[in-house]
Amino acid sequence: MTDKVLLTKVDNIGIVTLNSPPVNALSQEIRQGLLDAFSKAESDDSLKVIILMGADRTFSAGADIGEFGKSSLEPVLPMVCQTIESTSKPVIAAITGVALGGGFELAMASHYRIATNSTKVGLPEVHLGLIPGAGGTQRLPRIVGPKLSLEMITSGKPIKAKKALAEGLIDQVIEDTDSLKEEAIAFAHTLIKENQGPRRSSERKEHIEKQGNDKEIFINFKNSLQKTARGLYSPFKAVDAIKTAFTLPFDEGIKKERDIFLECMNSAQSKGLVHAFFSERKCTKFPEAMNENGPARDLSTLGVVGGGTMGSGITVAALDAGIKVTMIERDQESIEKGKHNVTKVYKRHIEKGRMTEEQVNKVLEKYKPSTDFDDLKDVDMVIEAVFEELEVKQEVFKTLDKIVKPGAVMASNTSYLNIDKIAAVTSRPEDVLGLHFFSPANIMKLLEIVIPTKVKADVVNTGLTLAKKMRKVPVRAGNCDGFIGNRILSKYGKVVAYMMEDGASPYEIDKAIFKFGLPMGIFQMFDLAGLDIGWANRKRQAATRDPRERYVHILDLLCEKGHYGQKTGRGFYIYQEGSRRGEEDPEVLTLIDEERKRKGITTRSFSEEEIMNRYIAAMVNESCNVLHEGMASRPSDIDITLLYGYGFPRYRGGPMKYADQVGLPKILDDIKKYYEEDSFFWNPSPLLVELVEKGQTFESLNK
Ligand code: 3H9
Repeated sequence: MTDKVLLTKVDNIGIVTLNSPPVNALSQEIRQGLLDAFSKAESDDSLKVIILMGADRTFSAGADIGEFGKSSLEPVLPMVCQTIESTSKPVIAAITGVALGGGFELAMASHYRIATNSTKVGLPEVHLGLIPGAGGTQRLPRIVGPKLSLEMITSGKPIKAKKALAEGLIDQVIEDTDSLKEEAIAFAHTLIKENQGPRRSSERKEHIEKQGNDKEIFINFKNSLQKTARGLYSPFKAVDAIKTAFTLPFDEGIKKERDIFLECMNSAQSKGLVHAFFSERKCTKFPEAMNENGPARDLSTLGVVGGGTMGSGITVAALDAGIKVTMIERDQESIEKGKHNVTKVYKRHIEKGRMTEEQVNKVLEKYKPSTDFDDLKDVDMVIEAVFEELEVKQEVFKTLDKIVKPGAVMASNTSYLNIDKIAAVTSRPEDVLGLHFFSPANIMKLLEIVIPTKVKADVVNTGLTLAKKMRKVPVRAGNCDGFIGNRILSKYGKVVAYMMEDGASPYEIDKAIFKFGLPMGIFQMFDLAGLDIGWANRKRQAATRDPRERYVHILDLLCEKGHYGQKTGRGFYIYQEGSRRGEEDPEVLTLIDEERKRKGITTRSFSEEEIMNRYIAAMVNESCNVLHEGMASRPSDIDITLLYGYGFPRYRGGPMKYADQVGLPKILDDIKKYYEEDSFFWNPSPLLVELVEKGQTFESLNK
């Protein structure tokens, strides 16, 4: 008998408690424990009602995701839910924290549900490429009808207790979390007094009868999913399963649900999404964070140098996290612009009804724009976000070194530059680190924390604290050109330029990338980011560029014409006034053609498959170099970087997971083939060669 599921008694009420912190994941041990506890409670004649609850601050986060992929471990959760529902005594689920996935399915199999005010309930299985597999697609529609079921299950978004109460999913909301148990006992006594028996969700008919034969809602809903769930598999299958609740008897619906659940579980998408789930938790585990000598320093005030796009985005992210921010600009005109950049974000929140004016004013009380560097003397951390040029950044750091208090953390928001060279101009390089935010910094979740040679562990931990406060996903990156993400991007950015010069149009390439699942093509992305940014970077690298490297001039030629992308209305695409949707530009095609002729290139066509093979091969090969040089801690950190910073489709798990699924020998074979054309660019990474030789995968390196 496990101690993770306890059966206790209060008067004539049995209390089954899940006690498996931190989230009461429903592992085999817990499932067996539940069966044992319910069977004992059922056979104990002294018990009149059973309460099911979590021991601590949460009910249950659902099935144990760590068990996925292992062979089915009996008893399976649908059977546990069935046992609970068929219990002859009323069962009350008393919920606090979250009841998600299988956790919520346990609650729906219970006969009554009460929850604390802060509780959230939901079926997030689609985020793992699954559908609810323990009765959720059959019980939820019987409790709330088709509309809310479709919304909740296909979006995976949990709902709050109050909404659940209004929808009849929960019978009572308790304001005070600490009194949940007493309130549940009181609820049980009321049931006994009123002689109420079990109320089984599977037997509820009102919504089934109301819906009748009307299938329109399911057809329309699937149509709408084409937009919101593009490329995904399980949300569409979830609609099929929910529809079954209205067409088949409960037991048959459950069988159908199980079949679809298992089909989804075996899909590559589910494996990719489960990998993403664990990877985004793993990436927060920095060696510095394990290190006892480095707890984070205090962090309640922040200085931001620069009020441009990055500086103001970082400022908003910090203000949203409740951190006081002093923003510095070099003169009055620039700080006015910075102020405008920050306040316009909040004005929009008011316009959209996301915040009231009062709330915005409260947030802005913490914002101090200034042109005086001395105003930074008391801040806990300062982030420099000025122009991306080493000398300019070094000047800022020299000034900061003279002003900020001892122990203040000094960070540079750079996308490419060498942090050691920035740290070296200060008298305290141990307090300096890189924080690479992605634009817009108040929205994009990725934060590369760049580790220069001399930085202290507690400084790195302060970076992690900032990430946590801002709800960013932190990735530990080594100090190399472009760190993890931009370094890899620079390689697959080159490969698309090579294909463009060799015969593929940028529009064909973008279509292939979009079809693969990215939100936009790479040329659209270049246009969005600004072609001038890459141009400046290429000029910076010109002096040290290896003469053997193939160089495509097309992007420079566009920049020379002043076509920087969306911000100038023209780049690879033409943008009509105010539009972010670009149209294909025949002049760009002519320019490309002329350049091909100038270089005497015989063009050829590229299939979508070949475009993606080359794109992925370049990405994976450089990722291997990044790993091999120790610039990323593990392959899954690269996956997270590409998922959160570069739009790689989450359902593919990231490029490393995708490569494992495709097979590393196939990727290496492709690279060897391309090597014949360009032995400089397509040099196979030693790590890739080694993994293939040993028959290993990237997963084997995910410690
Ligand atoms: C399902 O239920 C299928 C069924 O329909 C059918 C079955 C037949 N399993 O996120 P945190 C770990 S599918 C295993 O950092 P938070 C997590 O890895 C499931 N482990 O905390 C972490 O471990 P570590 C549907 C889990 O407070 C630790 O718990 N359910 C699970 O920020 C703390 O987690 C979901 O998709 C799990 N289910 O957020 C819910 N959940 O410390 C997934 C968490 O070693 N979970 N862990 O890194 C979540 O959304 C969040 O974890 C939660 C807490 C909101 C619960």
